[in-house]
Amino acid sequence: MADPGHGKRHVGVVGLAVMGENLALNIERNGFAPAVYNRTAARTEEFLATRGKGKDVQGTFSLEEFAASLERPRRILLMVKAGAPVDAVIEELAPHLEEGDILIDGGNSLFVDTERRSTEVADRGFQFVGMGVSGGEEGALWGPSMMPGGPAEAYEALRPILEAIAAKSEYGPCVTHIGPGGAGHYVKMIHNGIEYGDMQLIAEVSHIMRRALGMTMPAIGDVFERWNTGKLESFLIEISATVAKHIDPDTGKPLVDVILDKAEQKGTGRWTSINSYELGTPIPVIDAAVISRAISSFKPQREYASTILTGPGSDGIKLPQVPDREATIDALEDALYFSKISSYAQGMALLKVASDTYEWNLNFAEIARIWTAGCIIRARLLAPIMDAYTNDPDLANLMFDPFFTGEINASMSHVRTAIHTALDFGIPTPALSAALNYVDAYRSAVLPADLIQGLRDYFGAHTYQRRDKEGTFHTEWMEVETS
Ligand code: NBP
Repeated sequence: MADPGHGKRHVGVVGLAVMGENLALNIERNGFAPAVYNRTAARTEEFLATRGKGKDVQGTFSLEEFAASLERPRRILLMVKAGAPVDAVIEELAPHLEEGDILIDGGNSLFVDTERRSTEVADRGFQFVGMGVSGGEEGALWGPSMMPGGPAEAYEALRPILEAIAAKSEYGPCVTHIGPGGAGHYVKMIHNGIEYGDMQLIAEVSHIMRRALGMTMPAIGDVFERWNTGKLESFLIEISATVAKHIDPDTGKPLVDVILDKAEQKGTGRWTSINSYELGTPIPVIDAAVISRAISSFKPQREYASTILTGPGSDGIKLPQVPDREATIDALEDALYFSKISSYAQGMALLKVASDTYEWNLNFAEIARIWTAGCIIRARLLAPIMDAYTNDPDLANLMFDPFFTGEINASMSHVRTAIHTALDFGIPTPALSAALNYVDAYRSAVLPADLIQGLRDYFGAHTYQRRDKEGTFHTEWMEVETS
């Protein structure tokens, strides 16, 4: 793109850590001229002297200089740590901004913070865009998937830059205007929750291969590599193969066997679970993933418990016979596929309820489309999800789409086989089981909630409805004859 005139820059980036630095280089490579600013000047200097050297990047060393360098309306991308730093930067920048300028928070902010900031920033006469960015370091540099929310006119002012720097799939650039206020950060939160679920499911099937089939991590890596040529093709399966096959140069062992089995988390999965409880729309696979990371962190307790709590393979309890390897691997492939569909159905159902509750008017086909490249959950599965919501934008549950109904029915027996095997060997499968239980509950026209309603009415006179007639009923249970 040509010089914007008067020596001004097209866009500003605040925060030159992993994401800001790579996004600035991506912006520059695509013909837009960025100005950059970082609170700690040394980081800016280092960037200009290394990766920014010889590039059309203007370093600035005060927010005044930074703001003055930008064409109007200013387009300023904040890539600072989520939370208080975002508010701090807005406060410091505000005196240097003018009406109509656009502030984009590209960090992993909690959507309710984004809702608040949208109002606060709008009250000051500026526009606020809360934008989820996925793809990590590589994505930021070569093309992320971006989920911007905020005023539609602000998106239009950003569109040329965002479309240029976004990942491209066969379905177009992986960016779209998600909706108003916190909608973009909400969709990014769901994306991250789904990412948690995918990773937990992959870990569970690898655990079954390790413990029930006695396979090594490199052999499991070969299986992942094979799966990545089929219906499970995805970034996470691809990198699972690479990670599983990696040998630690210090010990000569597969590196995964050396890595401490305590999973950490930054909170986006937990936020998704909390929100699902608030909206009364379950996402049990994501919940299982969040819970599993928490349990994994109790390493000393787990080590102690392993010496006192018995199960298959311990304290004289025999392990079952090792099942047929190829048949089990095939069952695991289908189990993972089934569980992934169940998990995506849960995540998309939560998106739908959020869209209705917060009045965001989300376009689910577009959301699936912008996840087809650039982001961590990119997968072959996203194309049929896109098709499902294109065919029926009001789809109540992904499993009701004829393609997915067929896929769920075809793979259901295999998820049961996989869970049976895990149960026999005492291998935990919280996410696989949650995926199956969700489907089993969904396909149960009758559930034991009838008894729960009876109990609630007994102790709290909470009343109940009947299957055979309209109305609200209460029973004086103590006076009724019991059989
Ligand atoms: P970090 O999340 O590590 O944040 C570091 C940046 O924030 C530095 O530039 C730092 O400046 C700046 N900063 C802080 Br901390 N407090 C500040 C303050 N009060 N005022 C001004 N600047 C402040 O960077 P990141 O890993 O690049 O991530 C940026 C955002 O993108 C985060 O919200 C993150 O969750 C999100 N995200 C990250 C990834 C990833 O793969 N890393 C992927 C997707 C999204 P300093 O140099 O002066 O300390």
